[in-house]
Amino acid sequence: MLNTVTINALKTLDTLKKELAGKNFPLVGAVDYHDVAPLYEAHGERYQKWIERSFHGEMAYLSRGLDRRLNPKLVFPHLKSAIVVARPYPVQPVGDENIRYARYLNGADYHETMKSDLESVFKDSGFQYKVCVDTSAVLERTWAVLAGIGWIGKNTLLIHPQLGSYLFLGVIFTDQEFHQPIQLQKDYCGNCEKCMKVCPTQAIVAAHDLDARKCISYLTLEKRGDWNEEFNSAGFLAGCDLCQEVCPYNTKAVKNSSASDILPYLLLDQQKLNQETETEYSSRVKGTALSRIKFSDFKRNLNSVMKKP
Ligand code: B12
Repeated sequence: MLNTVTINALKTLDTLKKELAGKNFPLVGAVDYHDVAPLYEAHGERYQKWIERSFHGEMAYLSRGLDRRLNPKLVFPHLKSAIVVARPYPVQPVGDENIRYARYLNGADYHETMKSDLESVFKDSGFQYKVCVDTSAVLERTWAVLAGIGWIGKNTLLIHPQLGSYLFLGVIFTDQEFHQPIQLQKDYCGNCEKCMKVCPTQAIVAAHDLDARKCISYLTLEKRGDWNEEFNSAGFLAGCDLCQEVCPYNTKAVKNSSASDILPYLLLDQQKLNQETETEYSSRVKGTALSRIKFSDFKRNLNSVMKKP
């Protein structure tokens, strides 16, 4: 008796793009590793220098993952190409002048939602793949540039000429080649330095160069334990969007987008936040990216915002 083997037809890039568009990934690009390896390696060196200068602060996973970032085949040995996707997130400001949250926090945890949406598209693609959203040792912005999604702004964010930078990125490594022409997006930052000037901590030490140790986003989200409160003059309780807010490409994107609701878990006032217990905090932030902040660090952030002059 013959065994029946089911062979899935390989999904084409066009099919994948259509399915991804239906899952709210309007930007999709693909690039064969073989075509861009030297360029990739050059930017790997740039990453290595960033680590050597200790700009990653206490984010030890970034130095531990150096080899894998320099050699993506250590992450996915069958690597032939990378498909890069971007999903816009709500552009509505979150908070007031007293308490602000970074916009990306207004929603379910993107690590989980993006991963499951991407898995649902790729699981019956017929080829081997690995979905990476933020937590794998992958240079996501470098792949996004190589796949033609956007350019790297002076604030180090990936910017798309129409959609701006309020975007989440995802990278899917595959064992297929898609033979796409390499089309790098032109850099439209020009002489603008608004993002560098607005940063209250001068974390953007030079164009395209960010010292994370000074970045309010790092201090409020990633740094554990105490820090100097003067850093929080901007009133951000978690994350920071200042260098995105001033970007002319975001002004354009904001104009074209419809207003989104601010989720109730981000609407507590200072007094309520101050009285909140650890159990209440955990249930409030469950399933959101905010849950990545420990309660004691959240309280530290709150105290610094409350002391803001
Ligand atoms: C560590 C990290 C941070 C750190 C350090 C940020 C930084 N600028 O390096 C901190 C905690 C500060 C942070 C903050 C934020 N982050 Co963050 N972060 C990361 C993470 C995990 C790694 C970034 C990293 O490796 N940094 C080290 C530097 C050296 O690498 P890099 O920034 O990728 O830069 C490379 C490219 O720029 C490339 N490059 C530059 N020019 C060119 C030109 C060409 C031609 C090529 C090929 C390559 C190239 O060279 C660099 C080295 O390879 C990524 C996810 C990931 N796995 O990549 C998310 C990620 C970068 N973060 C993201 C977000 C949303 C944010 C915040 C906006 C959140 C917030 N509102 O608070 C802020 C933005 C602050 C800022 N100005 O960067 C998004 C960015 C989306 C976008 N549009 O760019 C990412 C991609 C997560 C995701 N999956 O969506 N983040």
